[in-house]
Amino acid sequence: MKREGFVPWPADAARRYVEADCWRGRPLGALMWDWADAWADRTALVDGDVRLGYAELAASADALAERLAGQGLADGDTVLVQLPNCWEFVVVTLACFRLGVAPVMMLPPHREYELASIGAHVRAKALVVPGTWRGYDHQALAHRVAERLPDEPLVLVVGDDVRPGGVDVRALLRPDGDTAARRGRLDKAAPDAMEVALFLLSGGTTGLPKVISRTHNDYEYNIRQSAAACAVTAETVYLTVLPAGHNYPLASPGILGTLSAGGRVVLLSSPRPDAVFAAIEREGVTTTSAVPAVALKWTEAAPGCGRDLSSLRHVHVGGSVLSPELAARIGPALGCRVQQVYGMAEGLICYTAPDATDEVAHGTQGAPVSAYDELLVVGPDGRPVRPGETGELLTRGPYTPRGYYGVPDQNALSFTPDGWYRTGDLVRITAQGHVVVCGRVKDLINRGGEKIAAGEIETLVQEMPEVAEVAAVPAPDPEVGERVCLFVRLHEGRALTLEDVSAALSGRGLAAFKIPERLEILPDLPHTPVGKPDKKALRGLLDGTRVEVTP
Ligand code: OOB
Repeated sequence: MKREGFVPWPADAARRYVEADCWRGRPLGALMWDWADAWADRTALVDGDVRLGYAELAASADALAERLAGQGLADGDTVLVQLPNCWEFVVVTLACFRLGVAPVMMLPPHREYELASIGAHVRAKALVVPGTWRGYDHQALAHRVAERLPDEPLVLVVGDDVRPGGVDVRALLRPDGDTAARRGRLDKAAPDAMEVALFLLSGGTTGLPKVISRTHNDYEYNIRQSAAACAVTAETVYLTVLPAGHNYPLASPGILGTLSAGGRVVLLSSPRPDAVFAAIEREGVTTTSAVPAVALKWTEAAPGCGRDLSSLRHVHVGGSVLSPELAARIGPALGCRVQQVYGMAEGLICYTAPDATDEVAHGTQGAPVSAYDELLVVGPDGRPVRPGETGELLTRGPYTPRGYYGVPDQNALSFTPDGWYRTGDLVRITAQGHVVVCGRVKDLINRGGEKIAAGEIETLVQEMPEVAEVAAVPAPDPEVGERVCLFVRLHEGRALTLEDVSAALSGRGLAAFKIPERLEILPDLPHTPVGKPDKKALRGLLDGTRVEVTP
């Protein structure tokens, strides 16, 4: 193994996954050329007025790969990639795969703290940033971070105004020269599929994200199984609105799943309903993915939006808890089916089938994509619960790594000695094998010793007609330790009091100790970069460490 902090699968598991045809031994950069050979002239990417065909995409990625090698990057190196949803993001990612250089998928809102600490952890050899993005000077940020890092990383810039000291990515990726010869040279130096292809960041909303290594073999399988589970074909037109470096829009099935089937990927940097609906109409989008908060905004805005959304067949919804009530409203409002997705950057991905019954599609988070995924639901004593009962989900499988990158102490907590990843999610599994997410093990509010699952309260409050979005967090309390505090965004023109909430939840028969004791109405909830309610920011509002909420 080239990278010291990488935790490989044990040899017997690896052998089993190869024998079962999960791991095919083809690096992701070689797959890119399989796609280009099969669909050369079809459109692969659309970003505003830019349209890139499959052959052009592969030739651009190869051109960039070879010129990055000329700048000193090599198989086994790591780079931080912080780009918005743009066509260059895909070219950079594929160029990295081609070389065996692993991109770390940073998110556009990350700043010095995240870039410098993660850059140091992975020994980054380059940073790839936009020039400016949403009024922020990422080029300057990258230079400041580069100065703090030990390996004097290159600053690679995607933008019009590349300053001295930076490298112009758009100039490097021009597919001029002899494409076939270049392809041959890169093929000869292709990385080993057992090695790390990319690093994803964990979706945790507390502390610094953890770094997750994904190999060529395991990620290809993630992509293949996701594309199959979602029936992606060459007719699929996939709209990317969530940040492209997140596992969900990147490979579940997302951008790479669509490219693997010859479909077309449309990139958009904002989930705003007007922009999304315009893109659906213009490109004939068939599929897109959203987190529940975004899906809700679309559901509210779709009726009477004046756009033709009839091409839309499936909206994938996942990433945080979706109530059955909201799940049932999305399809009729957008004129499509909902597919729920329960996944994690750490591996395991579950989907409801494209043609699932309403009961399954609205009330469950689907089934794992691989017959080799192992799921174990355990109680507080660590022992398996009885079938159908709720407990913490542990998982293992051909695309769920056995450890985070370079943090053995953390791994001893997050993984069992025999390699199960502790998801921290409370789930139950139905008799038909569908996962239902009931909350977080650690997302508990401890009221005088009584544990209250925030997810349970949120699901019930979400069903109230006044409520657009809700998050339950612990409010510190001198008497009982913590009380349930609700942060709520209301539907327009609606009002809500704590008494209303209390009456509604008591009416549902909820235990009295779980009834929220504080209600804060906000114009919008703060969200993590992918759009999950940011509970850390909300807790900060309560204990006074953060007073401002930027939606
Ligand atoms: C996705 O990945 P991450 O790494 O940002 O977050 C994973 C965590 C899960 O452990 C779970 O706590 C939560 O996000 N989650 C859900 C959920 N999907 C994810 N909680 C309730 N219901 C769901 N449907 O979020 C992610 C990665 C790939 C595909 C989809 C989502």
